Amino acid sequence: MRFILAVTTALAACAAQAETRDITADIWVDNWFTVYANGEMVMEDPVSITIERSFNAETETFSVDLPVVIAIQAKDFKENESGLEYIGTGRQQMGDGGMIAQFKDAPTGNILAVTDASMKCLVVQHAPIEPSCEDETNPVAGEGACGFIATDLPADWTSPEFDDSDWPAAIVHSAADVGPKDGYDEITWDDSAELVWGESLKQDNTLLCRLTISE
Ligand SMILES: [Ca+2]
Ligand SMILES: [Ca+2]
Repeated sequence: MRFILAVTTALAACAAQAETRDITADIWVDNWFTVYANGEMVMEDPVSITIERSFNAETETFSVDLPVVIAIQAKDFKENESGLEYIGTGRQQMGDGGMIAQFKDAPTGNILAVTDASMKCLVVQHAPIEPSCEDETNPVAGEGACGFIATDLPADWTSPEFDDSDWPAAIVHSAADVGPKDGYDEITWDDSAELVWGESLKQDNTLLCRLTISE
């Protein structure tokens, strides 16, 4: 009996060990991101969102127990809740966003997951509600065309137990539409990795996204 128990314990320890994996993540977001693995933050864009043209890509390796839920908060820069940038200058505009990421088995480099239409993304800040806001001489957040839709971050949205079945799928955008640059060009992206965002590259400003790596 004691022998059987010992063998069972050893097997259980072995199985638990086999599920721990080193994962290397490459991610590029216009303009800023954080990444969580099963609720723990594993990456935070080191370049502040307030730095102009922060189009850096980042690579990080972390250990996780599979299956793992990867949760990403992605933010396009906005000067205020109107969603505009360069307010009051000749360049006043709705900035655009965009994101791409890939997750590899660190020892082999095999792709485990990528950003694509199978990922869930909830838009939690959408502004301005009308594109004509960017043409206003005195745009005021929350007024008229410069209205905004902001949603509180759901509690535990990074947790593996969080139910994202109501969230919409990520929307795939072409490289021509996103115009990725700088850090994006320094990464060798797998053919399956897609540039994603909400429906609107310009008006969707903050997104919460989730995907699961099972194997
Ligand atoms: Ca924007
Ligand atoms: Ca941007």
